[in-house]
Amino acid sequence: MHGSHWGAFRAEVNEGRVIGVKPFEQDKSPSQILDAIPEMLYSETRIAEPYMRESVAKHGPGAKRELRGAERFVPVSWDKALDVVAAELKRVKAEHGNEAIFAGSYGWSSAGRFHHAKTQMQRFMNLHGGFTGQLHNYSYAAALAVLPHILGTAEAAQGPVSDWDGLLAETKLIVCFGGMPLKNAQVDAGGNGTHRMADFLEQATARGIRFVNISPVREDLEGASNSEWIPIRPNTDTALILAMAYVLIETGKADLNFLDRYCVGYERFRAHVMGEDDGLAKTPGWASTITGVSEQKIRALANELASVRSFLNMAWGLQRADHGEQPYWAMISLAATLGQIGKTGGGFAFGMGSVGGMGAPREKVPSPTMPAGMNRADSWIPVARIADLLLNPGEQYEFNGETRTYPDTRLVYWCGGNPFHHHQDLNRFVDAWRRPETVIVQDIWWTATARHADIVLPATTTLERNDIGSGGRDPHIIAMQKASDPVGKAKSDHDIFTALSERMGYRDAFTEGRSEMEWLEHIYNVSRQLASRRGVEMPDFQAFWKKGWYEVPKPTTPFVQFADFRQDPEENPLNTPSGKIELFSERVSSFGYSDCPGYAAWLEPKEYLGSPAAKRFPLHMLSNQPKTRLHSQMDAGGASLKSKIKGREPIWINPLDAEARGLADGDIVRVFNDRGQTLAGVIVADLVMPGVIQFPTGAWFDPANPLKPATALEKHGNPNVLTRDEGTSRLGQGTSAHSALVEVEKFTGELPVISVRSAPPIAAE
Ligand SMILES: Nc1nc2c(c(=O)[nH]1)N[C@H]1C(S)=C(S)[C@@H](COP(=O)(O)OP(=O)(O)OC[C@H]3O[C@@H](n4cnc5c(=O)[nH]c(N)nc54)[C@H](O)[C@@H]3O)O[C@H]1N2
Ligand SMILES: Nc1nc2c(c(=O)[nH]1)N[C@H]1C(S)=C(S)[C@@H](COP(=O)(O)OP(=O)(O)OC[C@H]3O[C@@H](n4cnc5c(=O)[nH]c(N)nc54)[C@H](O)[C@@H]3O)O[C@H]1N2
Ligand SMILES: [Mo]
Repeated sequence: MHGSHWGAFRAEVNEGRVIGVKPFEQDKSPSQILDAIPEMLYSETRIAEPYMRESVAKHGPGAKRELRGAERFVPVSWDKALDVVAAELKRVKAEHGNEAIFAGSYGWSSAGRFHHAKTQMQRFMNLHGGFTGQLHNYSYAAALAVLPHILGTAEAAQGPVSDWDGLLAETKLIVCFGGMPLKNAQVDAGGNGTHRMADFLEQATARGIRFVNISPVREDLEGASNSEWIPIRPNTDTALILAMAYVLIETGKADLNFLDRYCVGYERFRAHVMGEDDGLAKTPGWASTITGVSEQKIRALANELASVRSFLNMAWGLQRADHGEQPYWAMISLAATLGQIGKTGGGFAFGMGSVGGMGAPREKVPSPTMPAGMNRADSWIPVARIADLLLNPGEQYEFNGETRTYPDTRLVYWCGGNPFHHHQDLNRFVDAWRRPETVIVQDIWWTATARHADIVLPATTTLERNDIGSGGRDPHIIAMQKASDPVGKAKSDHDIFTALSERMGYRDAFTEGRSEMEWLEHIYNVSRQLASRRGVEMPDFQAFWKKGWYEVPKPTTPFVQFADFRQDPEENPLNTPSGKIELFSERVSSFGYSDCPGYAAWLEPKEYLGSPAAKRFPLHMLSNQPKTRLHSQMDAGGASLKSKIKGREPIWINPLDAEARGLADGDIVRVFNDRGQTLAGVIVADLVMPGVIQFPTGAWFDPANPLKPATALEKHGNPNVLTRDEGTSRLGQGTSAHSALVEVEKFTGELPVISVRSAPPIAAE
């Protein structure tokens, strides 16, 4: 038995080698990403032993940093590699202090909770006295910053949110901004035991629940067969939502009792919507010009929402945009105006469909986790400000009401994440990455991040070690049993940090004297005890390991978010200054941010179809999550490889836009703007509205000229050479990847060879 972020499976094993995988027999909709596992396990792109960049091997740490990403690698012994890593960690701490060590190391790692790479690394670094970390995530950083001001917690985006059972029981209409994409529900952090989103959408449709998909992409609600598609210009949802609130207020449908009893700031919100503060009424006519949705449609949808039990859902992706805080605040304000929050089947959620477990009914039993300890350096940056950190040490910036200063980074250790996948404006990022004195990367495969390191440490995949997989939202806990001998000289993340801890003099504190299996039993038992206190009896560890999985039961009655608050707001206040939902926040307003005022407002994104830049770059690029892999994981095999067009990532472009550019299915195009250029393959599809291209993330960054990537072509189809590297606002500082304009033209040159599907050039030892 085994597990991954995209599902549980059984490995077919022959003489210490995995020869196939079979989906977990309880899973009715297994993910296509599973197919890549055996291939990727023994892929040419595996890092088989430790390596050093050639200049570092010859001249020591710090040599020729400007060659990162453009040099050969030299194989070295584990002893030599670990000795150099340990010495560098000691040197940097002694000379510059712990905050000069960057080990935020954002990334999904693997599903196993014990060997979870980032956690193992941070546990190790905490024993070294700490490091500069990263706050929040790329998924919904703007939400994590703004929701606590409005609702007192970020639970509405993190879960648990109102569950499907409640929706199936009472809801008549579900309006989804950004849909509930089945492609995204394949995945959840820590694993999906079974995939049930498709089932939920089918059941809901069979019960006559009406779905509306407000999105530039029709496919975002493919699972609900009768859904209505309302195409909307990307990044303009706030305008649409304010206009729906306008209709409710104008027609006397605003629930004034709810607004009075459970909210503060309705008067300010109303004044803004009606244009009493700025002289601009947020009418359906006004919103229609901005969004491309007809006036009539806006009125009809607002009226329908008020006439039945209705539920609003917004994908996480909408806040991964310039002013990404606003659509979230706006949708909460609309839900409050409708007055159904806290009723079964009413209210709202963020991210149902963004991962598989959002909305899945599950008792609140804590999943097994590996403790990372305390970071005594108390140093961090908002997650997506990584390039700014490396480029601008000592510079001040604003974040959520604070003025902060970037520390001076001398050493970067990345383990379990791929910033050359996840970060924006990669050509800028390459420059940033060449600043620190030493870069250490611990990964399984030769990703672009590993290729840009000084010291590369090879980790095993989960199949080469024992672990426990468990997502905080998914009900399954999965025994991840070792199925393969290690590939080459790769070691588990835990073993690598144990060997480093030995060199640092704190091995016993790191391991606490436990072996791998003893750790698994220990972290399992911690969950088991906590579950027992909540009345859930889990089997003992031996029984669990033998069976291979455990399913946390579902609650006897549906979970309805804010039901307690609705029932008694005095007894169960929200954790906001007023104890109520803050449609106007004095606190946010007091920060004085023009890019995030104290209430939901339509603020024009710097790049969208209505901005001046659209004259030169007339297509809005949505670099959303890939259907065929998890981010950059499994890119070099299985479904991902099969989906490529002449080896490049496919984009979807509307027939009108394709025709205007003379493009046909299977063509290779150059996608470009002032930040970069990349090659992609064309799929002409009316699944995406005119003026928009869908360009999934995750193709391994592969610059034609690794020395100077910024002036060269990216060969493989990585949209992050085109995205903006700017925060959502001073409040959230999240990534604003979904606000990027591009142009597309046919590529007629000779197709460059892809370099990233094998190991980089290796020099002799
Ligand atoms: N343009 C654009 N960019 C985006 C987004 C977007 O919508 N648009 N989305 C963003 C979001 S939401 C996210 S979450 C990020 C995702 O960004 P990441 O989480 O960084 O992406 P992954 O590809 O999952 O990277 C995980 C890395 O860990 C490695 N790894 C896996 N298992 C192990 C292990 O056991 N040990 C070690 N040592 N390494 C391991 C993998 O090989 C891989 O290199 O991307 C963000 N970037
Ligand atoms: N297969 C697969 N599944 C995944 C992942 C993966 O890499 N692969 N990654 C996982 C991770 S880390 C995360 S955070 C989640 C992310 O989950 P989401 O944030 O929900 O994912 P996205 O695909 O970025 O966005 C969802 C949809 O929103 C639409 N959208 C984008 N911008 C706008 C807009 O301005 N307005 C409207 N109305 N719609 C818009 C896009 O069409 C897009 O398809 O997905 C998870 N699931
Ligand atoms: Mo994410």
